[in-house]
Amino acid sequence: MKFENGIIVALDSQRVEIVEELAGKIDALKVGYPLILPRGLRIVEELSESIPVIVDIKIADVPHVNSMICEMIFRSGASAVISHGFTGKDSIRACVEKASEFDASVFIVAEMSHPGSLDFLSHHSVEIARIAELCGAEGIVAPATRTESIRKFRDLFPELKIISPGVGAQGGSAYETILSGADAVIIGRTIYESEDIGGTLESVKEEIRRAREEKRRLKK
Ligand code: BMP
Repeated sequence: MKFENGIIVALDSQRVEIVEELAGKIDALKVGYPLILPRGLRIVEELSESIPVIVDIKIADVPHVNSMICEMIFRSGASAVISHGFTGKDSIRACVEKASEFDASVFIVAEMSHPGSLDFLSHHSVEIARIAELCGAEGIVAPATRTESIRKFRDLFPELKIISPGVGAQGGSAYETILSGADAVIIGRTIYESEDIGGTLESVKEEIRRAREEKRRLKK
């Protein structure tokens, strides 16, 4: 997946009409249970016609079932899926192998953005990212609410793409997230609940532009 402007919008709302305003201005839409449960994968088919779609149902099953789930998702036109990684190498590989048949991508959840991630998942996040890399996943999901984790993943796994939720409503900043090494931020409520979607998008883009500029300056 290409991350040009560095913004993925999580459309966890029924306000599907906003996609018209987003198309061409963001890298991808992330669509999950809130849209797929009521509307089915047909919504992925429809949206994929105008914008790359990442299906986020955090797949977490045994390999043969992961493979079936991915087949259905990629047949609907999705460009990528998000899968859990705690299920282990064979389950991740099943997703990656299916993705390769469709020229699509897999992102593995390494660490989550909410406080509950610290109970269990965060203690294993580096091992999860390591097996994600080993199995050929394109990237990982890492928390914008803990930019120190993003820095750690960026240092340890320079080849993995990092996409980061938790910007805005959960307290993370787009500027710090990109500066720490994420390739794209994932933003939901801050965009889809905004009264001025265009204006909000522009201000996030401006933060990302400043962070990329600062990164270039630091590299010199
Ligand atoms: P919001 O910007 O409204 O907080 O939404 C964040 C989005 O990112 C939601 O779709 C959520 O499912 C997802 N997400 C997250 O918040 N934290 C994670 O660790 C992983 C996620 O996929």
